[in-house]
Amino acid sequence: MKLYIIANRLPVKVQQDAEGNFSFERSEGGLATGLSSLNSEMDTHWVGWPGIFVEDPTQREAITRDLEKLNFHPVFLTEAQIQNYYEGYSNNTIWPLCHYFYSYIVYDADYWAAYKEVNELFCTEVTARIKPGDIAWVHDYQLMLLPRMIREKVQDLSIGYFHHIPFPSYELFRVLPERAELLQGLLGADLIAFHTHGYMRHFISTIERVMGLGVMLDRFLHGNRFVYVDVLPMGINYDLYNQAILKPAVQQKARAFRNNYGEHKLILSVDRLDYSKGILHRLKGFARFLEQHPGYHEKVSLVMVVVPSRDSVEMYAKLKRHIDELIGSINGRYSTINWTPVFYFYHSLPFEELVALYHIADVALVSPLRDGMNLVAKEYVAAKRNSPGVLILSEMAGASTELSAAIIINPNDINQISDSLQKAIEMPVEEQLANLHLMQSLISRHTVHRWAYNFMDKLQHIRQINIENIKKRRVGQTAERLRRC
Ligand code: GDG
Repeated sequence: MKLYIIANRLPVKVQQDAEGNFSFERSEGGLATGLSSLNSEMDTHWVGWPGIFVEDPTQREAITRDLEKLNFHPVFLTEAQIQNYYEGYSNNTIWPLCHYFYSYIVYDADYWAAYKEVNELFCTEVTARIKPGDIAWVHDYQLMLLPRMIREKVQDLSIGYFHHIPFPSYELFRVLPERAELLQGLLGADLIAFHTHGYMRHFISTIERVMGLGVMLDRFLHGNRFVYVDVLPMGINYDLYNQAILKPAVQQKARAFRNNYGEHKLILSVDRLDYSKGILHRLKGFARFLEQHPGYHEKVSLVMVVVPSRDSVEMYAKLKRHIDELIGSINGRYSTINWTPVFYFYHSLPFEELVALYHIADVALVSPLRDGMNLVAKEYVAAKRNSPGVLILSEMAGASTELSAAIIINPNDINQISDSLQKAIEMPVEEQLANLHLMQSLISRHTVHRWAYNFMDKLQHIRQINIENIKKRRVGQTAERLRRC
């Protein structure tokens, strides 16, 4: 039995030498790490876009051969396909829809055509390899049509789908012209899972209303199969973050940062550049805090890491300009010879620097306006190995359902951000440690490995239920026929 993990991007780092040849190295993102624990139990393969544009068929073949050594199977896409399927339908239509940015949704027939076309390309790649009895695990909103496409081509497969971003309420999802096609696509899966109960409830009500299917607690009867829905919050590789500070390279970075920032209290924020992350709200909250608490001037700094993303797209470029301007105005207004209120990094940091910052930061301010889960919040808590720290977390992040010992805020309330900063900075150390301990005991058990294991376990259980169900129905139908005779 083989497991096919299908995601928009293959977990590879691509390098190109002076002659233009590509080389590939595994990259261990959260998903890849979690799923790597399944390798020992199953022959695991990945299908996804390799992250480069290659048109030449000979070069494509050579790359395919290279990647197959890693059990990776590339789906090559053109620049136009990435533009319309990825940037377009995925990120300009589904992303704002699922993050409640109604007015940012772009409706474009070319986007939708490319989305279908690319989902078909993924289907072709998967179905060329997958065999009856195998498992396909499809990830995220870029591939919502794929479960059904695969099922129509290959019978007797277990197909799972995990939705990494929020699933919005029916009232929002219904605005999408392609709502029924997307849901039909998902119903090709045996198991559809979400980070929170809220997302699952929205999904169930959307299926009931758009597709007219009746739900029985956590399943729908769809044709001769049950389709299950479940809540499986994704975790992190806890030990990686918890033990990071034991590494000399990380200790050295932590010391260097501490020397650099002096004795100031440090508030940390880490995000990809995106309007859903609430970066401007956070800056306004920090500015309000400085305005309301002059006693903390020269005593507290915000370290803001923003990872560049889509900044060639006007909406993102505009957001970046606003962030730059707001940081400029805060620093311009409050900086002194001894103090910079906001340290701003507009680039990603190496892992060692990121965890060193997690370790030394007195406060992590995680304030997305909407976020499927938010792994940064969990990583910060994990990295606090016996050292104090306070997590301020938006109630709009999926992670807030598990990390309830954080200071939970509504990110739209600028005064509340300011108040929560004061509360965090003034919190007694014993209380900080007690809160961290509560959260650590949960996230050290609910790791990404356990998440992957639970998903697979549930999928296999459903397979048995569906096999039994089909058998029973057959027996029932035969009995009915005999009775009629
Ligand atoms: C989706 C959902 C959901 C960030 N900056 C740096 C860096 N990072 C790493 C963090 C973390 C990851 O990136 C971002 O985590 P998110 O949770 O925001 O996940 P995404 O992949 O963006 O998005 C999200 C997630 O899927 C999982 O289901 O939580 O809600 O949108 O791991 O550590 N890593 C390094 N340097 C950086 O500067 N090395």
